[in-house]
Amino acid sequence: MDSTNGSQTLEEQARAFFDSAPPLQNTHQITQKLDQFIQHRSSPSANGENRRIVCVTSGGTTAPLEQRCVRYVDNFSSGHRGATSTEYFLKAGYAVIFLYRRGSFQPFCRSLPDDPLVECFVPTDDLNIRVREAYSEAVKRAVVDHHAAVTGGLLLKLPFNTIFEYLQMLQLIATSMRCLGPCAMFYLAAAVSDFYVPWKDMVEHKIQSGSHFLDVQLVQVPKMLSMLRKDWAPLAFCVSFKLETDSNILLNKAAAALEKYKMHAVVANELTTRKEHVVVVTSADNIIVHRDKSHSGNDVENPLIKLLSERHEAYIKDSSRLV
Ligand code: 9Z3
Repeated sequence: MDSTNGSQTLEEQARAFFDSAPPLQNTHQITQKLDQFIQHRSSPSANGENRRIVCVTSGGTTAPLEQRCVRYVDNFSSGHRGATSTEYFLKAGYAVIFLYRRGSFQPFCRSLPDDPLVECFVPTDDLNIRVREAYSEAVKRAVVDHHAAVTGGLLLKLPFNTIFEYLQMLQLIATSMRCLGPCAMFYLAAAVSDFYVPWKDMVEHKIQSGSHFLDVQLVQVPKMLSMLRKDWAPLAFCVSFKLETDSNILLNKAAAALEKYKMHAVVANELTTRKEHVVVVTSADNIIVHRDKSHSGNDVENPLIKLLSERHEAYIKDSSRLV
């Protein structure tokens, strides 16, 4: 793997990444949706509280190995963190732009079975459809809450598959949200590819399995967190995640990311315990956030989003003092 990208600056690496990426299919439509969504929240009548919008990223990005892609390198994430957090952000009064991997967990649908259509519904004798008793509460909640969030202009869902789509969409979202200043938040829970094959170096057709070796050159994905902070939305409150499997290095890695990418907070989590506790690393303190175990339905995202929205509120107040 080539991890150096030569002697290019970050801006040059980012430009090379975007120039070589296959263009997004529906940029115009996405930009329109974003503008509408953000305008709705930032009308002159909206006060500071209800101007807050968070972009939640969720699920793993893929790095394709072939242009007509059959094989790809995937990044682990079920999307549970992003989907759950979205629900708590909505409860806390935010509007949410949910940038998610197609097929990953969705807000309000976590308590439904894997195949909800066939498991939750049964045909009636007169060929209508009825909800199975066991799922009636879960289905009602999913449909009613989801509908209210989307039609109320509080939830905008945008799907991605590849690292190319993800980073192009994140840039579009961030530049659209720049007008919100400090009322914008980024909560970057998606598991993002570290390495990718540049589009121009990728074979067009399916790689044939004639050899014992798979010979592909992966290069490092430019660190777009820095671009987000410096150029795309410099006033936004930015929270990234650090995932490790070795808890001995987790906090140091999170602190290094905080410093290097100038994040406002980094949420450190270890793979096997990520649903039980996380550590919020900031320049002032490290706060351990635990799931309240007194009830099985409690999520660690509940206290996590409470803490982060308080920190964001303080950040907005501080920023307004500076103007
Ligand atoms: C996370 O650390 C998320 O919390 C998880 C959530 C992916 C662990 P699930 O979706 O899991 O609920 O199954 N996300 C960020 C992972 C990541 O790629 N971080 C990069 C890194 O660690 C920095 S952007 O280097």
